[in-house]
Amino acid sequence: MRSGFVAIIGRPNVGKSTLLNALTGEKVAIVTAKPQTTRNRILGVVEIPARKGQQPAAQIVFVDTPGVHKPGTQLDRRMLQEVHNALESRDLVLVLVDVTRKSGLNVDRSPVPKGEGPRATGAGLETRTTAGQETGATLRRSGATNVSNEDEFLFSLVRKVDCPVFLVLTKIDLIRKDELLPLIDALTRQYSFAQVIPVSARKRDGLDVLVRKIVEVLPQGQRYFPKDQYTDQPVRFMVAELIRESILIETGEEVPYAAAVVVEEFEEPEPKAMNPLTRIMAAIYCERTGQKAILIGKGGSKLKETGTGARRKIESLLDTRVYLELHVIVEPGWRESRAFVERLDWRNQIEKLAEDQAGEPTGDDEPS
Ligand SMILES: Nc1nc2c(ncn2[C@@H]2O[C@H](COP(=O)(O)OP(=O)(O)O)[C@@H](O)[C@H]2O)c(=O)[nH]1
Ligand SMILES: [Mg+2]
Repeated sequence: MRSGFVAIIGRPNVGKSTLLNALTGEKVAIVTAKPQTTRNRILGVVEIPARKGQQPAAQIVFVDTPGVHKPGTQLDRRMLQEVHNALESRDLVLVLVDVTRKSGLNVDRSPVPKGEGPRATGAGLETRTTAGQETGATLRRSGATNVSNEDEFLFSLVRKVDCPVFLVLTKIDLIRKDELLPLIDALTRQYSFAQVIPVSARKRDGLDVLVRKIVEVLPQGQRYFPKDQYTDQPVRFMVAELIRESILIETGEEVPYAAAVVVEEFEEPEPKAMNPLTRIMAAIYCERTGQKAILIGKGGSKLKETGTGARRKIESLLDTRVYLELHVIVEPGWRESRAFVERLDWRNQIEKLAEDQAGEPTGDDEPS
Protein backbone atom coordinates (compact mmCIF):
# COMPACT_ATOMS: atom_id res chain seq x y z
CA MET A 1 0.00 0.00 0.00
CA ARG A 2 0.98 3.66 -0.10
CA SER A 3 1.10 5.97 2.86
CA GLY A 4 2.39 9.36 3.81
CA PHE A 5 2.00 12.74 5.44
CA VAL A 6 0.46 15.58 3.46
CA ALA A 7 0.87 19.08 4.89
CA ILE A 8 -1.92 21.56 4.17
CA ILE A 9 -0.67 25.13 4.29
CA GLY A 10 -1.93 28.55 3.22
CA ARG A 11 -2.83 32.04 4.36
CA PRO A 12 -5.50 32.36 7.07
CA ASN A 13 -9.10 31.58 6.09
CA VAL A 14 -8.45 29.97 2.71
CA GLY A 15 -10.37 26.84 3.75
CA LYS A 16 -7.65 24.50 5.04
CA SER A 17 -9.69 23.07 7.89
CA THR A 18 -12.83 22.82 5.77
CA LEU A 19 -10.88 20.77 3.23
CA LEU A 20 -9.49 18.53 5.97
CA ASN A 21 -13.01 17.85 7.27
CA ALA A 22 -14.37 17.21 3.78
CA LEU A 23 -11.57 14.76 3.01
CA THR A 24 -11.90 12.82 6.26
CA GLY A 25 -15.70 13.03 6.36
CA GLU A 26 -15.43 13.91 10.05
CA LYS A 27 -15.33 17.10 12.04
CA VAL A 28 -11.63 16.89 12.77
CA ALA A 29 -10.91 20.62 12.89
CA ILE A 30 -13.09 23.55 13.85
CA VAL A 31 -14.05 26.00 11.12
CA THR A 32 -15.21 29.60 11.35
CA ALA A 33 -15.33 32.64 9.10
CA LYS A 34 -12.71 34.28 11.33
CA PRO A 35 -9.01 34.06 10.50
CA GLN A 36 -6.63 32.24 12.85
CA THR A 37 -9.18 29.72 13.99
CA THR A 38 -6.68 26.85 13.88
CA ARG A 39 -3.85 27.09 16.41
CA ASN A 40 -2.28 23.64 16.35
CA ARG A 41 -1.38 21.25 13.63
CA ILE A 42 -4.19 18.76 13.35
CA LEU A 43 -3.96 15.31 11.81
CA GLY A 44 -6.80 13.86 9.76
CA VAL A 45 -6.37 10.30 8.52
CA VAL A 46 -8.00 9.10 5.31
CA GLU A 47 -8.14 5.46 4.20
CA ILE A 48 -8.33 4.90 0.46
CA PRO A 49 -9.43 1.42 -0.61
CA ALA A 50 -7.66 -0.15 -3.58
CA ARG A 51 -9.36 0.06 -6.94
CA LYS A 52 -8.38 -2.86 -9.16
CA GLY A 53 -6.00 -1.80 -11.91
CA GLN A 54 -6.51 1.87 -11.10
CA GLN A 55 -5.31 2.75 -7.65
CA PRO A 56 -3.44 1.02 -4.84
CA ALA A 57 -4.79 1.11 -1.27
CA ALA A 58 -3.47 4.08 0.67
CA GLN A 59 -3.50 5.83 4.00
CA ILE A 60 -3.15 9.59 3.72
CA VAL A 61 -2.34 11.53 6.87
CA PHE A 62 -3.34 15.14 6.27
CA VAL A 63 -1.78 17.77 8.52
CA ASP A 64 -3.91 20.90 8.86
CA THR A 65 -1.99 23.95 10.06
CA PRO A 66 -2.59 27.48 11.34
CA GLY A 67 -2.78 30.13 8.61
CA VAL A 68 0.59 31.55 7.64
CA HIS A 69 0.87 35.12 8.85
CA LYS A 70 3.68 37.25 10.22
CA PRO A 71 3.85 36.51 13.94
CA GLY A 72 3.09 39.32 16.38
CA THR A 73 2.52 37.58 19.70
CA GLN A 74 4.09 34.55 21.35
CA LEU A 75 0.94 32.66 20.36
CA ASP A 76 1.53 33.61 16.71
CA ARG A 77 5.11 32.39 16.93
CA ARG A 78 3.88 29.10 18.35
CA MET A 79 1.37 28.84 15.49
CA LEU A 80 4.10 29.42 12.93
CA GLN A 81 6.22 26.78 14.63
CA GLU A 82 3.32 24.38 14.05
CA VAL A 83 3.52 25.15 10.32
CA HIS A 84 7.26 24.50 10.32
CA ASN A 85 6.74 21.21 12.15
CA ALA A 86 4.15 20.16 9.60
CA LEU A 87 6.54 20.99 6.77
CA GLU A 88 9.38 19.04 8.31
CA SER A 89 7.88 15.56 8.21
CA ARG A 90 5.80 15.31 5.07
CA ASP A 91 5.77 13.54 1.73
CA LEU A 92 3.73 16.16 -0.08
CA VAL A 93 2.70 19.76 0.53
CA LEU A 94 -0.63 21.26 -0.54
CA VAL A 95 -0.54 25.03 -0.85
CA LEU A 96 -4.07 26.35 -0.66
CA VAL A 97 -5.07 29.58 -2.34
CA ASP A 98 -8.57 31.00 -2.06
CA VAL A 99 -9.80 31.78 -5.58
CA THR A 100 -11.75 34.77 -4.32
CA ARG A 101 -8.35 35.96 -3.11
CA LYS A 102 -9.79 37.95 -0.27
CA SER A 103 -7.44 35.90 1.82
CA GLY A 104 -5.30 34.49 -0.96
CA LEU A 105 -2.38 35.65 -3.01
CA ASN A 106 -2.10 38.91 -4.83
CA VAL A 107 -0.41 38.18 -8.05
CA ASP A 108 1.62 40.13 -10.42
CA ARG A 109 0.40 39.09 -13.84
CA SER A 110 3.46 40.09 -15.78
CA PRO A 111 5.68 37.16 -16.79
CA VAL A 112 8.42 35.99 -14.45
CA PRO A 113 11.09 33.59 -15.67
CA LYS A 114 10.50 30.13 -14.20
CA GLY A 115 12.49 29.36 -11.10
CA GLU A 116 12.94 32.97 -10.17
CA GLY A 117 10.06 32.83 -7.73
CA PRO A 118 7.70 35.66 -6.92
CA ARG A 119 8.63 38.99 -8.37
CA ALA A 120 9.99 41.29 -5.76
CA THR A 121 9.19 44.93 -6.33
CA GLY A 122 9.94 47.28 -3.49
CA ALA A 123 8.14 46.10 -0.39
CA GLY A 124 7.23 42.71 -1.79
CA LEU A 125 4.91 41.40 -4.45
CA GLU A 126 3.47 44.24 -6.45
CA THR A 127 -0.23 44.00 -7.05
CA ARG A 128 -1.22 44.65 -10.62
CA THR A 129 -4.53 42.98 -11.09
CA THR A 130 -6.80 42.96 -14.09
CA ALA A 131 -9.74 41.99 -11.95
CA GLY A 132 -11.03 45.55 -11.94
CA GLN A 133 -11.84 48.30 -9.53
CA GLU A 134 -13.39 46.20 -6.83
CA THR A 135 -10.31 44.09 -6.18
CA GLY A 136 -8.15 47.18 -6.15
CA ALA A 137 -10.38 48.82 -3.59
CA THR A 138 -10.38 45.73 -1.37
CA LEU A 139 -6.63 45.53 -1.49
CA ARG A 140 -6.21 49.14 -0.55
CA ARG A 141 -8.51 48.73 2.41
CA SER A 142 -6.59 45.76 3.74
CA GLY A 143 -3.21 47.33 2.99
CA ALA A 144 -1.71 46.00 -0.22
CA THR A 145 1.91 46.13 0.91
CA ASN A 146 1.27 44.07 3.96
CA VAL A 147 -0.69 41.42 2.12
CA SER A 148 2.06 41.11 -0.44
CA ASN A 149 4.66 40.61 2.24
CA GLU A 150 2.57 37.84 3.73
CA ASP A 151 2.30 36.14 0.34
CA GLU A 152 6.04 36.33 -0.11
CA PHE A 153 6.39 34.82 3.34
CA LEU A 154 4.17 31.84 2.42
CA PHE A 155 6.16 31.19 -0.74
CA SER A 156 9.45 31.39 1.13
CA LEU A 157 8.26 28.45 3.26
CA VAL A 158 7.31 26.40 0.22
CA ARG A 159 10.60 27.04 -1.54
CA LYS A 160 12.48 25.33 1.28
CA VAL A 161 10.80 21.93 0.89
CA ASP A 162 12.18 19.20 -1.31
CA CYS A 163 9.01 17.13 -1.82
CA PRO A 164 6.30 17.63 -4.46
CA VAL A 165 4.09 20.67 -3.94
CA PHE A 166 0.52 20.88 -5.27
CA LEU A 167 -1.37 24.11 -5.71
CA VAL A 168 -4.95 23.65 -4.52
CA LEU A 169 -7.34 26.42 -5.49
CA THR A 170 -10.18 26.53 -2.99
CA LYS A 171 -13.79 27.78 -2.93
CA ILE A 172 -14.31 27.44 -6.68
CA ASP A 173 -18.05 27.42 -6.00
CA LEU A 174 -17.69 31.18 -5.53
CA ILE A 175 -16.39 32.16 -8.98
CA ARG A 176 -17.06 31.46 -12.64
CA LYS A 177 -14.92 28.87 -14.43
CA ASP A 178 -13.51 31.43 -16.87
CA GLU A 179 -12.15 33.50 -13.98
CA LEU A 180 -10.09 30.53 -12.88
CA LEU A 181 -7.73 30.26 -15.83
CA PRO A 182 -5.99 33.64 -15.51
CA LEU A 183 -5.47 32.96 -11.81
CA ILE A 184 -3.94 29.54 -12.46
CA ASP A 185 -1.78 31.08 -15.15
CA ALA A 186 -0.50 33.78 -12.81
CA LEU A 187 0.13 31.47 -9.86
CA THR A 188 2.01 28.85 -11.84
CA ARG A 189 4.44 31.55 -12.88
CA GLN A 190 5.29 32.06 -9.23
CA TYR A 191 6.27 28.50 -8.52
CA SER A 192 6.53 25.30 -10.45
CA PHE A 193 3.79 23.18 -8.85
CA ALA A 194 3.66 19.44 -9.52
CA GLN A 195 -0.14 19.70 -9.88
CA VAL A 196 -2.76 22.42 -9.91
CA ILE A 197 -6.11 21.24 -8.59
CA PRO A 198 -9.21 23.43 -8.20
CA VAL A 199 -11.64 22.27 -5.51
CA SER A 200 -14.70 23.26 -3.57
CA ALA A 201 -14.68 21.58 -0.17
CA ARG A 202 -18.17 22.88 0.44
CA LYS A 203 -19.59 21.28 -2.73
CA ARG A 204 -17.16 18.33 -2.63
CA ASP A 205 -16.03 19.32 -6.07
CA GLY A 206 -12.59 18.13 -7.25
CA LEU A 207 -11.87 16.09 -4.12
CA ASP A 208 -11.69 12.76 -5.97
CA VAL A 209 -9.14 14.14 -8.40
CA LEU A 210 -7.16 15.61 -5.52
CA VAL A 211 -7.06 12.31 -3.63
CA ARG A 212 -6.12 10.37 -6.77
CA LYS A 213 -3.23 12.73 -7.52
CA ILE A 214 -2.05 12.53 -3.92
CA VAL A 215 -2.01 8.73 -3.90
CA GLU A 216 0.05 8.77 -7.11
CA VAL A 217 2.94 10.58 -5.42
CA LEU A 218 2.87 8.87 -2.00
CA PRO A 219 5.65 6.38 -1.26
CA GLN A 220 5.10 2.69 -0.61
CA GLY A 221 4.69 2.11 3.10
CA GLN A 222 2.68 0.89 6.03
CA ARG A 223 -0.19 2.53 7.90
CA TYR A 224 0.84 5.20 10.40
CA PHE A 225 -2.47 4.89 12.26
CA PRO A 226 -4.97 2.07 12.87
CA LYS A 227 -7.51 1.74 10.10
CA ASP A 228 -10.44 3.21 12.03
CA GLN A 229 -8.63 6.17 13.59
CA TYR A 230 -9.35 9.50 11.90
CA THR A 231 -7.31 11.89 14.03
CA ASP A 232 -4.54 11.93 16.60
CA GLN A 233 -6.24 14.50 18.84
CA PRO A 234 -7.38 13.33 22.26
CA VAL A 235 -11.13 13.68 22.85
CA ARG A 236 -10.54 16.24 25.58
CA PHE A 237 -8.76 18.53 23.17
CA MET A 238 -11.47 18.16 20.54
CA VAL A 239 -13.99 19.12 23.21
CA ALA A 240 -11.95 22.23 24.09
CA GLU A 241 -11.82 23.13 20.41
CA LEU A 242 -15.58 22.77 19.99
CA ILE A 243 -16.05 25.16 22.92
CA ARG A 244 -13.61 27.58 21.31
CA GLU A 245 -15.51 27.32 18.03
CA SER A 246 -18.69 28.37 19.82
CA ILE A 247 -16.86 31.33 21.37
CA LEU A 248 -15.60 32.37 17.94
CA ILE A 249 -19.14 32.21 16.59
CA GLU A 250 -20.73 33.99 19.55
CA THR A 251 -18.27 36.83 20.09
CA GLY A 252 -16.74 39.51 17.91
CA GLU A 253 -13.91 42.02 17.93
CA GLU A 254 -10.79 40.97 19.77
CA VAL A 255 -12.39 38.36 22.03
CA PRO A 256 -11.96 35.34 19.70
CA TYR A 257 -8.22 35.92 19.39
CA ALA A 258 -7.76 36.39 23.13
CA ALA A 259 -9.74 33.28 24.10
CA ALA A 260 -8.31 29.91 25.04
CA VAL A 261 -10.12 26.89 26.42
CA VAL A 262 -8.86 24.27 28.83
CA VAL A 263 -10.93 21.24 29.81
CA GLU A 264 -10.38 20.87 33.54
CA GLU A 265 -12.56 17.88 34.30
CA PHE A 266 -13.85 15.18 32.05
CA GLU A 267 -15.95 12.54 33.72
CA GLU A 268 -16.94 9.69 31.46
CA PRO A 269 -20.36 8.04 31.81
CA GLU A 270 -20.83 5.11 34.16
CA PRO A 271 -20.11 1.89 32.29
CA LYS A 272 -23.32 0.40 30.86
CA ALA A 273 -25.39 3.43 31.88
CA MET A 274 -28.87 3.42 30.29
CA ASN A 275 -28.72 7.04 29.26
CA PRO A 276 -25.01 7.90 29.37
CA LEU A 277 -23.99 11.35 30.54
CA THR A 278 -20.53 12.92 30.24
CA ARG A 279 -19.72 15.67 32.73
CA ILE A 280 -17.29 18.31 31.53
CA MET A 281 -15.90 21.37 33.27
CA ALA A 282 -13.92 23.83 31.18
CA ALA A 283 -12.20 27.15 31.72
CA ILE A 284 -12.30 29.91 29.14
CA TYR A 285 -9.25 32.15 29.41
CA CYS A 286 -9.23 35.72 28.18
CA GLU A 287 -6.83 38.61 28.65
CA ARG A 288 -8.93 41.44 30.10
CA THR A 289 -11.91 41.99 32.38
CA GLY A 290 -13.74 43.72 29.50
CA GLN A 291 -13.42 40.54 27.47
CA LYS A 292 -14.64 38.52 30.40
CA ALA A 293 -17.74 40.72 30.60
CA ILE A 294 -18.42 40.15 26.88
CA LEU A 295 -17.92 36.40 27.20
CA ILE A 296 -20.35 36.21 30.10
CA GLY A 297 -22.91 38.67 28.75
CA LYS A 298 -25.90 40.25 30.48
CA GLY A 299 -26.91 38.01 33.35
CA GLY A 300 -24.72 35.23 31.94
CA SER A 301 -26.71 35.08 28.69
CA LYS A 302 -23.70 34.94 26.36
CA LEU A 303 -21.96 32.20 28.29
CA LYS A 304 -25.19 30.24 28.29
CA GLU A 305 -25.55 30.50 24.51
CA THR A 306 -21.90 29.56 24.02
CA GLY A 307 -22.38 26.59 26.33
CA THR A 308 -25.55 25.39 24.62
CA GLY A 309 -23.95 25.59 21.16
CA ALA A 310 -20.85 23.77 22.36
CA ARG A 311 -22.81 21.14 24.26
CA ARG A 312 -24.77 20.09 21.17
CA LYS A 313 -21.57 19.66 19.18
CA ILE A 314 -19.88 17.74 21.98
CA GLU A 315 -22.90 15.46 22.31
CA SER A 316 -22.67 14.59 18.67
CA LEU A 317 -18.90 13.97 18.98
CA LEU A 318 -19.20 11.77 22.07
CA ASP A 319 -22.59 10.26 21.33
CA THR A 320 -23.69 10.71 24.95
CA ARG A 321 -25.65 13.39 26.78
CA VAL A 322 -23.34 16.09 28.06
CA TYR A 323 -23.39 18.27 31.14
CA LEU A 324 -21.12 21.22 30.42
CA GLU A 325 -19.96 23.78 32.95
CA LEU A 326 -18.03 26.80 31.73
CA HIS A 327 -16.27 29.50 33.67
CA VAL A 328 -14.21 32.48 32.57
CA ILE A 329 -10.74 33.33 33.89
CA VAL A 330 -8.76 36.50 33.16
CA GLU A 331 -5.11 35.74 32.49
CA PRO A 332 -3.61 39.10 31.54
CA GLY A 333 -1.52 38.98 28.37
CA TRP A 334 -1.45 35.18 28.12
CA ARG A 335 -0.75 35.34 24.39
CA GLU A 336 2.61 36.86 25.26
CA SER A 337 3.43 34.21 27.82
CA ARG A 338 5.49 31.47 26.33
CA ALA A 339 4.83 29.15 29.26
CA PHE A 340 1.07 29.59 29.03
CA VAL A 341 1.02 29.13 25.26
CA GLU A 342 3.11 25.97 25.55
CA ARG A 343 0.79 24.63 28.21
CA LEU A 344 -2.21 25.00 25.89
CA ASP A 345 -0.76 22.55 23.40
CA TRP A 346 -2.16 19.09 24.07
CA ARG A 347 1.03 17.46 22.80
CA ASN A 348 2.88 19.19 25.62
CA GLN A 349 0.15 18.27 28.10
CA ILE A 350 0.52 14.61 27.21
CA GLU A 351 4.29 14.77 27.48
CA LYS A 352 3.96 16.29 30.91
CA LEU A 353 1.45 13.63 31.97
CA ALA A 354 3.88 10.94 30.87
CA GLU A 355 6.68 12.58 32.84
CA ASP A 356 4.51 12.91 35.92
CA GLN A 357 3.50 9.28 35.68
CA ALA A 358 7.01 8.01 35.09
CA GLY A 359 7.54 8.02 38.85
CA GLU A 360 4.18 6.37 39.57
CA PRO A 361 4.10 2.78 38.35
CA THR A 362 0.41 2.42 39.23
CA GLY A 363 -0.62 5.39 37.05
CA ASP A 364 -3.43 5.11 34.55
CA ASP A 365 -1.88 4.22 31.20
CA GLU A 366 -4.61 6.05 29.30
CA PRO A 367 -3.72 9.76 29.23
CA SER A 368 -6.90 11.71 29.79
N1 LIG B 1 -18.00 28.96 -0.40
C1 LIG B 1 -17.06 28.24 0.19
N2 LIG B 1 -16.62 28.60 1.41
C2 LIG B 1 -15.66 27.84 2.00
C3 LIG B 1 -15.12 26.69 1.35
N3 LIG B 1 -14.17 26.18 2.16
C4 LIG B 1 -14.15 26.96 3.27
N4 LIG B 1 -15.03 27.96 3.19
C5 LIG B 1 -15.30 29.00 4.20
O1 LIG B 1 -14.12 29.76 4.43
C6 LIG B 1 -14.01 30.15 5.81
C7 LIG B 1 -12.68 29.70 6.38
O2 LIG B 1 -12.63 28.30 6.41
P1 LIG B 1 -11.57 27.50 7.29
O3 LIG B 1 -11.62 26.09 6.83
O4 LIG B 1 -11.76 27.76 8.74
O5 LIG B 1 -10.22 28.21 6.80
P2 LIG B 1 -8.72 28.00 7.34
O6 LIG B 1 -8.44 29.19 8.20
O7 LIG B 1 -7.85 28.01 6.11
O8 LIG B 1 -8.67 26.70 8.08
C8 LIG B 1 -15.20 29.49 6.52
O9 LIG B 1 -16.21 30.46 6.64
C9 LIG B 1 -15.62 28.39 5.56
O10 LIG B 1 -16.98 28.07 5.66
C10 LIG B 1 -15.63 26.33 0.04
O11 LIG B 1 -15.24 25.35 -0.61
N5 LIG B 1 -16.60 27.15 -0.48
MG1 LIG C 1 -8.16 26.31 10.03
